[in-house]
Amino acid sequence: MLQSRQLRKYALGTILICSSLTAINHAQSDYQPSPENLQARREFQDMKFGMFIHWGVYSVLGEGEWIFHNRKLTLDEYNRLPSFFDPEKFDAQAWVALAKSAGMKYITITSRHHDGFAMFDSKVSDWNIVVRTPYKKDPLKMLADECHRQGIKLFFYYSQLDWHNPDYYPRGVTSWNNGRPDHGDFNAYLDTYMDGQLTELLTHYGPIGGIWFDGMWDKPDADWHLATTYALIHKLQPAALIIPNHHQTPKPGEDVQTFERDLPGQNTAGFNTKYVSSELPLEMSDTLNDNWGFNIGDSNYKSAAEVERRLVRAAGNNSNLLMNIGPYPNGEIDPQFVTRLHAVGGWLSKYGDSIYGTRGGPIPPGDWGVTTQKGDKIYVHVLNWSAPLLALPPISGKIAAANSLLDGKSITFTQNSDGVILRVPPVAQDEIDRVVVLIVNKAN
Ligand code: H79
Repeated sequence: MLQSRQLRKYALGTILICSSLTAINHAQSDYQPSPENLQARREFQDMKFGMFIHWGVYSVLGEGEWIFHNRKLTLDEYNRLPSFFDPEKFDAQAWVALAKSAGMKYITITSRHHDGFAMFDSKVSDWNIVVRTPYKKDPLKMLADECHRQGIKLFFYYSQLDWHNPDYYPRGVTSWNNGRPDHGDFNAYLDTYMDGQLTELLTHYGPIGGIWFDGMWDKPDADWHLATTYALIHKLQPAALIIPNHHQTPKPGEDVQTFERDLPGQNTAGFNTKYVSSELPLEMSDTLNDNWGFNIGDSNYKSAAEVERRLVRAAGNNSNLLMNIGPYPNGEIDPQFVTRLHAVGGWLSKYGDSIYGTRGGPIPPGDWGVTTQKGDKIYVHVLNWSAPLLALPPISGKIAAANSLLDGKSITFTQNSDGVILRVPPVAQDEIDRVVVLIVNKAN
């Protein structure tokens, strides 16, 4: 329920912000990213590997983050849930340290999911962790402070879709009759509630990496006031990246194109666009088991090797990988996740040169593997090739040397106008990726 006095106070503030944004708003349609924003985009691409965290009051029920919708609960029923959320084992220091030990460079955490429940100290509405739960604290503040201490970038996931707020009206394709009135003020929802909360997220937590939007697909034809919201974000923190998971071609004002459970341009999930931006940084998100939010019945963990393969394929497709975990409601992280993340971190400590700071390589990804590149190096990632010779298409520039990444041993190669042939070493036990480093003298 909204605290109407607070809301009115906030509304006034937002109206002032909005009117001062009208000029920017207009400019947003031919958005020119600021130098800070362009720099942040490059840094984002360099990071390559992030930790996605889905954590909310839904975690208590242990059936994923869509449980409100899946069980068709009423508002009154779902409103009971926050009183059971008391994450006494939440340890921001340990979460951030885990991300670091996995070789992850950023964290993207649900500030609120589709249940609209703010996992932070929000004055816009009392539907938040500080007011409604026995925990009474703001975990995002602790996480932000810890991220700043440990040198990890923090992004906030923010659901534009809301199954709880009556002003999210007309409702979208995922709606059900949960007891909300059949009227509401969508403009107020966007301009006061959402932009109000985004203002909080962008002003109370220090420099943040950006906002990861989700749920716009619930009302694809609605006017989401994107120009105003995007201008607000870029005004409050010019380097904050706007990463929308709307499954569409990027719109003006957006800074990263993200793909849910798919490599850029693939659409195995069934809802992703095949359009891949050639200008924006790319990201793909995926889950370490089969769920985003904690699901007690899901033990279908991906192996460390599988995560490493996905990371390599993402990098070879010029994309980051945002790998998700759903912590327990008590704040602990499933030991099965921890083991795998540590293993991936161990792997990255050996192979990281061929991933971090790279861009997609000059050779198109194939079933055999992918390439990445950085400076005068092309990293050939041989993922799936059992023959001793690997023939690749021509590349521009002359190969001066070819070495195995791990031991530096030189690799026999031939290069001519037909392409490049590498004599790849046999696969060692448990080796998922054989990386050959080509030192290339760029053609003049
Ligand atoms: O937060 C996680 C999920 O809860 C959320 N995004 C990730 C990061 C998510 N919600 N839904 N989905 C993912 C799947 C999307 C399904 C869709 Fe559709 C298919 C969206 C559009 C077509 C069916 C029809 C569901 C909504 C409309």
